[in-house]
This record gives sequence, C-alpha cells and structure tokens, in this order.
Amino acid sequence: MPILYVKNGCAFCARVLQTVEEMGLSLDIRNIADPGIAEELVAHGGKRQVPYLIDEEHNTALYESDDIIEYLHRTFTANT
Ligand SMILES: N[C@@H](CCC(=O)N[C@@H](CS)C(=O)NCC(=O)O)C(=O)O
Repeated sequence: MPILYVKNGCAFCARVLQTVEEMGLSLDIRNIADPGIAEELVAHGGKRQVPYLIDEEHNTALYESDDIIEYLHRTFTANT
C-alpha cells in the first residue's frame, strides 16, 4: 500500500487527501506531528517536506502535491 506523509494545517496535503478520498484509494497516511514519523520521512526522502508519497510497488517517491495528484490519477484510474 502506498504511504502518504502529511501534516495538520497543510493546504498542499489537503489537496492530495481530497484526491485520495475522491478516488476511494487506500493509502497508509502518516502524520509528521509524530517526531518518529518526521524522522522516517527525512530518512527516506532527504528533506522534511509534505506531502510526500512513497509507492514501493511502482518504485516511485514524490514530494510535489501536483505531481502526486497527477501520479495517483495516472496510476490508479481504471482503464475501462
Ligand atoms: N510545492 C510543494 C510545497 C509543499 C510545502 O510547502 N509543504 C510545507 C507544509 S504546507 C512543508 O512541508 N513545510 C515543512 C514543514 O512543515 O516541516 C507542494 O506542492 O507539495
């Protein structure tokens, strides 16, 4: 399951979370209010910035909200 790092009061995170909800996706949402989670984010991505998406199944990690939203649509929209 993809992991999405967020924090409270972050408009960029809210935009991504709205897309996640609209698309009905199951993501592991992790909030950097927890210092251990913030450390985990920096260890993986190299900087403390949210939103940050990790999709190990597709070898993808993204920081920019626009990129994340575009990626979610491209990767998880059914081709029917
Ligand atoms: N261009 C980025 C901006 C992301 C951004 O500015 N994130 C802020 C929170 S809204 C952040 O991570 N600041 C560092 C921090 O809160 O520790 C995007 O669209 O995702």
